[in-house]
Amino acid sequence: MDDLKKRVEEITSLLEKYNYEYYVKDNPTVSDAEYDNLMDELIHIETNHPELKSPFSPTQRVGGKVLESFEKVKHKRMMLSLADVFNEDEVRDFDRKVREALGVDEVDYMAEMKIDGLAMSLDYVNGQLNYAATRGDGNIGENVTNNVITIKSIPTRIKTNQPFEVRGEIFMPKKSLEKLNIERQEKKEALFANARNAAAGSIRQLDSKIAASRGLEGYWYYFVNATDFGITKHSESLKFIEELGFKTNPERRICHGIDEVINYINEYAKKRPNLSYDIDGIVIKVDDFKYYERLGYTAKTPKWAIAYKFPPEEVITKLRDIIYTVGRTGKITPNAVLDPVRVAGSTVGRATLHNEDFVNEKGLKIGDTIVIRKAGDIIPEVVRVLKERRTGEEKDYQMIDKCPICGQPLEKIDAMHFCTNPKCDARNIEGLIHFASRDAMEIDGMGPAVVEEFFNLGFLRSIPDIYNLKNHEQEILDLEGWSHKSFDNLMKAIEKSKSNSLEKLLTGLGINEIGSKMARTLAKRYSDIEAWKNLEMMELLSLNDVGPVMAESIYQYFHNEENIRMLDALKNAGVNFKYLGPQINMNSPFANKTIVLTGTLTKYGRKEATVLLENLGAKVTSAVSKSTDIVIAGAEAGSKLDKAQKLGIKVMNEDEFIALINQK
Ligand code: 3BD
Repeated sequence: MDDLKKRVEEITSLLEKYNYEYYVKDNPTVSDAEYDNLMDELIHIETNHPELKSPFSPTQRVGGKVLESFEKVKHKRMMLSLADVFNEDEVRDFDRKVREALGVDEVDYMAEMKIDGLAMSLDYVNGQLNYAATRGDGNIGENVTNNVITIKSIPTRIKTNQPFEVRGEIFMPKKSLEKLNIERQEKKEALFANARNAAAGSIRQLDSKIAASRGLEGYWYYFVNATDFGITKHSESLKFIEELGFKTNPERRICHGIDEVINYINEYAKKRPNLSYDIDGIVIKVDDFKYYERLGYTAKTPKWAIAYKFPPEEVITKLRDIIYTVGRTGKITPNAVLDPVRVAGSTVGRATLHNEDFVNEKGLKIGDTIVIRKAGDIIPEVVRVLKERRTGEEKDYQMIDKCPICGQPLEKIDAMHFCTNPKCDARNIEGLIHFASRDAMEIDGMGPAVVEEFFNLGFLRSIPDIYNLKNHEQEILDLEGWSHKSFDNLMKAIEKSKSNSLEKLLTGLGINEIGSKMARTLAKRYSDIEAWKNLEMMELLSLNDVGPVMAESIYQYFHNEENIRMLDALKNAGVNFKYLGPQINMNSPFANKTIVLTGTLTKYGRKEATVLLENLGAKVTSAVSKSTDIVIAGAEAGSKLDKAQKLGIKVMNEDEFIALINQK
């Protein structure tokens, strides 16, 4: 038995050494077969003697354990954020402030890749990995050890018994992301928009087999306990953790003074496409720890480091065509049809062109070579035309003057064109899709594709038809993809929608200017739709938050005969017209406060938290400004939190928020 235990230890040590050589040093010393033989032997022993199996055994690194949820981890020390800067001047400002605070002429900096991944903390106790935890809100993260140990370059055993923590970034290399997205496309699954989402999505899997299959990697950039080990510089701490067996990024460089930092930034702006992983900037850190305390910290960021963010990636492609979509309100949107290109982590084939003026201001012609990028790294947009690449074959752009769907002449209002035909199929389909959507009546099983099919078959031409769909049972069952079960489910969802509270119906009607938020405010104010029919302009105008355009829109809607007939039909079908939600509590600590939610809230979703706050008399807005009273910051809060801190606005974390709502 003791011999077996010894053998397990022997194999474990060998496999760990081979893992290190292969995954960290990229320099294997044994053949795959030799490695596999040892692994097989270990699996064999562990199967026959489960008591010899350690949770960190090399056999456990292929994944397999499935969790029910992730446990919370309180970080031993706060995981900080980084202040962002966006240009050379701001980088130089940072350097000036550092030098002035320290009273020195020149500072040594470490410049590093800013990897587009997921920040992670690795905690070691008694020479063993104790946990791997996500950053969370910086204070409390999640224990994702199960998934992290499937990344074989991460050591699970370390040759020092002194406790310590290292932090770094888990990321998905470009190749792995491409492969994953191709697989997902084949399976008709949603694609990952960028490397960060892909890494985060993989680490959040409860089944470690999935994380193991995603080709994740890790680079470690911060040794939390450096001073406990007598280390005096960041650069030395990276060398030290490298010797302990951690993978550090070789692209880092010590820069003597800010000019060398600027050169480094320019150099890597060019090298960026050749890296095997995505970066979104450069992190600049003062190298010598002796300056850290003197430079100090803001609430969440050190003053001894910043992140320089690259401008959004721009790529060149061809404008093949301009096509038009008709929205629910009849608004016509021109869309660019592009030669598909990869930009900021995904393939783009369409970009919105907003309206005629936008196309003319950009001077677009069909066939042009154009530059595109992703705004906020998500929505594709056209930046400019490369006129010098024109061949003379390009075709002038001419905005359409008739609705592409119904042929009715378009009406121009400000910069926008509208199809004003209330019977336009495109408008009606969009209106029905909107009515059934989640923000509105929330009819499960009645998504865009179903609505469009039913519309084209004539089962569904107007909103009240939804409540007569049961009359088309046989015809629907005859359609491809429908069963008794799916039909029954749809009927149940439709039935359920009848008892929605008024704000959902008001949203669903699609009155111009009235989104789900305004609908809720209004529903609380006039809690029966019958009251709406009798509202006069003066009264509408006197309401808080209701401007003249909105008042006019509401008034027109409820003074249109066809709309009144439709509402009557809905009432006859049994649709609820009353507000059923809670009344507003103006005695709460949130009453009359303007609040911004940011980051990931775990207990309540963003929408739920908004409703809760509004019922407590708060106004929830999306942008942080001087008039914001409170920012509630969930996990992974970003620029809004930074801005709140800059403006000195009260910031609350999720726990404080929950404590306050429970207190009423
Ligand atoms: C990287 C903080 C310090 C230790 C605070 C200086 C903000 C994500 O490659 N150094 C790097 C990278 C990130 C870092 C630090 N060095 N902090 C660093 C970092 N080379 N990406 N980050 N982080 C990590 C964050 N994450 C989510 C939400 C808010 N902040």
